[in-house]
Amino acid sequence: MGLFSKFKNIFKKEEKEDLEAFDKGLEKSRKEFVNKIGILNNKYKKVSPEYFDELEEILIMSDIGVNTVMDFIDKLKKRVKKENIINSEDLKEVIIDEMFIIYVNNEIVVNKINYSDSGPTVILFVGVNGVGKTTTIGKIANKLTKEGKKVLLIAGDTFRAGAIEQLKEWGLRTNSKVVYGESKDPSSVVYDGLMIAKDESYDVVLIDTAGRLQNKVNLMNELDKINKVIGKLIPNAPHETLLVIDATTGQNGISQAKSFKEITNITGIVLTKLDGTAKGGIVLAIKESVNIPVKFVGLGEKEEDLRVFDIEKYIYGLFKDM
Ligand SMILES: Nc1nc2c(ncn2[C@@H]2O[C@H](COP(=O)(O)OP(=O)(O)O)[C@@H](O)[C@H]2O)c(=O)[nH]1
Ligand SMILES: [Mg+2]
Repeated sequence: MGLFSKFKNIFKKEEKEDLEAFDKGLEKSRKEFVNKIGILNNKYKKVSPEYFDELEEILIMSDIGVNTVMDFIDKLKKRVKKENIINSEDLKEVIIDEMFIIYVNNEIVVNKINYSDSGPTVILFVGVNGVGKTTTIGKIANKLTKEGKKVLLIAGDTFRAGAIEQLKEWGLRTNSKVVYGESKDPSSVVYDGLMIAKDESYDVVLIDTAGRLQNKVNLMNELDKINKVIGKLIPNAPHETLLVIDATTGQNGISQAKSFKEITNITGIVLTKLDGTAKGGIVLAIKESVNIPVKFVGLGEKEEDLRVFDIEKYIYGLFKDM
């Protein structure tokens, strides 16, 4: 019986479905992690310096940042001493416990979207090509329209061939209006879209952008321009700037987060394709290296596979078989 058999029952009924999505989406990571810990615990029945060396290696391989791993191992060693833990099996519960502590780290974890009190809420999506920006916008539009919100999509990626078509598809599927302009400047498309959003009282505006990071200065200038237009038309907007990162790119994704943090004000991260990696520890690495809250996670390709990030469900998904 796993450590989480009791834990599962404390989730409310409406959260069960969410829990299953995390469970399924983190399967690869969990198998990898739980297997390795199982092998380790068989090799070393007792906790020893060699045990910790190998545990450290396993954690680093799962893409948890190196510094976080070092701190983590230090804390485990202290607890082993203090609580007089001898058997490696008894350390499992402490490992899970300390994982929560790293993420929460005495701060309130803000994963809620900052909705505007009046007028449209504007959410800008940024990130390099192929990470899943347009797909994420479609999935969020799906979620919001189901909640009864009036959603407008703006095709600010006027660069990538097919980007407009892709967004239009999502518009049809989610019954959301799409504003676009071929061969137009992105900020002028954003301008047109926001005028419509105001005139026609939309609740939420989701803005897609192009992610050419080859030239940081260009990208920065473009985002600045877009932000100026948004701020002029809707005070205090954008209410969120979400950076989309592909979990399967590991440390590369972390460097993207660092770069984007330097050029614009990122309020949250969407971590896509967690289902496609065995290195789900990247959530903790993001915490360590950029300290921006993960607000959504992509746990599969289907519309309902995008979920609001929840640390408890995430830890459950990673360790429930342990
Ligand atoms: N497995 C999986 N695939 C995803 C997820 N999110 C996006 N994708 C896929 O990633 C690819 C690129 O997505 P796209 O939205 O076009 O990226 P963009 O260039 O950033 O707009 C598409 O094939 C998506 O179906 C996810 O959470 N899980
Ligand atoms: Mg796109």
